[in-house]
Amino acid sequence: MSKPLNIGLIGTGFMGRAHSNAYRKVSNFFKLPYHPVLKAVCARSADKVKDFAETWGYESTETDWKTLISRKDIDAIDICTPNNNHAEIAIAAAQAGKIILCEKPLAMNGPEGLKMVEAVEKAKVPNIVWYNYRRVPAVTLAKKLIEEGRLGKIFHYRAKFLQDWTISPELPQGGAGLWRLDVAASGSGVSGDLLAHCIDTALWLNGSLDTISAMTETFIKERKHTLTGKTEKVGIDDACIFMGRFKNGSLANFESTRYARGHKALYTFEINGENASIAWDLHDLHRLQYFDYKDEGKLRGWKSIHVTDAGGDHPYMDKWWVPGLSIGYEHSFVHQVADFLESLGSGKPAMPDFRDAYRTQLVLDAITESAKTGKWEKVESA
Ligand code: 4PW
Repeated sequence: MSKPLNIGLIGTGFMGRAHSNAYRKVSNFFKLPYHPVLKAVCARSADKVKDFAETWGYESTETDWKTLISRKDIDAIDICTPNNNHAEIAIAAAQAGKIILCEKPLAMNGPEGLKMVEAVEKAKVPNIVWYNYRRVPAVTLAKKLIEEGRLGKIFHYRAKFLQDWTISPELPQGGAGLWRLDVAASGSGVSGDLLAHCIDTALWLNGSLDTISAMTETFIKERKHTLTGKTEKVGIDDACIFMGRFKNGSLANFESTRYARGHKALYTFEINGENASIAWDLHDLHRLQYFDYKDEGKLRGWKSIHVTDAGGDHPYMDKWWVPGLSIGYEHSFVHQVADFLESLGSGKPAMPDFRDAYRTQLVLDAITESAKTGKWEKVESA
């Protein structure tokens, strides 16, 4: 019999919706030791939070996250707030003995991330960070192929995440939906928001980064601030490019921007090994492109492996529809909840936990430092 896990969600933006949707769906498709119960949702505006609770089926609402954390009927706190609130909430939740699910990036910077890691480890509370792209079935398949040693020695890892929604100078910074442009709320721009996903996937697939050299640019230097009404300096990076070296000797080539006209969410990666290469593109998320040099010469070429075609043999796909029918972006969140609930039953932590996500934070710190100094920076170990 599956046990209830009472969720207390904080934040009702885009990610609050993505997580709520995952909680609602997961038990219909996965047999798990726990099932999420949408116990309470918390946001500052009483009207907005009531509306959100009604839409998604939360039993109750709060307007103060401290009250939510103090509630005895809440088992798990899900943090979907702007980045500058993650640490305070997570540390308080850990001290209250709550299970914690935290949106990415873990923190504003490495030192803050470390405090969060120490808090959950001291309290021994299960924890996870929502780097959801690990759980896109084709990406999970990439992990499997690499672990099976099919690529052999890895030479290159390149990734990019491109968007175009901040090109207009009229777009203000700060406030609901626009906190990603306000450095005080986000800590950084595209590096923490987009590149962080590329880094998380890369560390997972290809191991630790050793050294990096980065450059960032802020194309629009001043924007009106929604909260103050004044035109203020922009503190985020609008674009970030870095190269680096992984500990396994392979070379890294990463780019993210919100100024790539025509691209809404183009997350791609390609990995080249001595025996095989793989490539993936979020816009065609079911396909893993695979080239295997060991294939017979006359048949050798790039294969387009579609995860719906294998009749349920690919990661997570047996839980959904019959072969040939697709799932999408939202399902990566469902898979993350499923793996997390499974881990609560088995006691084997689901990744990335806070410490694992802290590794990404340390790469982000090295990027910030390198962009500032113009020098190569060593990535610290977690
Ligand atoms: O985390 C990222 C967001 O902040 C996402 O994965 C994509 O880019 C979608 O929205 C933004």
